[in-house]
Amino acid sequence: MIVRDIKNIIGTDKEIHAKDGQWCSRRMLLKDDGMGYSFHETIIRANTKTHIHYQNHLEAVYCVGGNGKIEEIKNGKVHELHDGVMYALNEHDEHYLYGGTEDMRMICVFNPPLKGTENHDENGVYPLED
Ligand code: 9YT
Repeated sequence: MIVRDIKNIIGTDKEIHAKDGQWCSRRMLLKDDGMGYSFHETIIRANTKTHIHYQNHLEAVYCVGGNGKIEEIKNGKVHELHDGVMYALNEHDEHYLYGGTEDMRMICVFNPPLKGTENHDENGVYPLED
């Protein structure tokens, strides 16, 4: 069994910061843990906008605090995000993620799992490291 406390991840190399500061991602489970997915807590900073296009991964995201929005780039649809709302990027959906009036706390699952310290490239993509 694996048991981890977020307090022991914050401030370590398992906490990854967006290059422009819009978010941080706390990697709670990674590929080496052998679960078949990675599991992160992400904080999206208030009043930010991030372009994301996970071409190599599927991601599900569950908002558990704060508020924000997600905009689908292919059709301009905007969805409000707050505690209790989940979205799944089942079609590798390119999107803008907006932090709202306060920081947003999200629980994220990636398939295939991230290996560790991946960060977004200039197109909002995580590279496939294998
Ligand atoms: C919700 C979201 O896409 N945030 C960006 C960071 C990413 N989800 C991660 O690596 O945790």
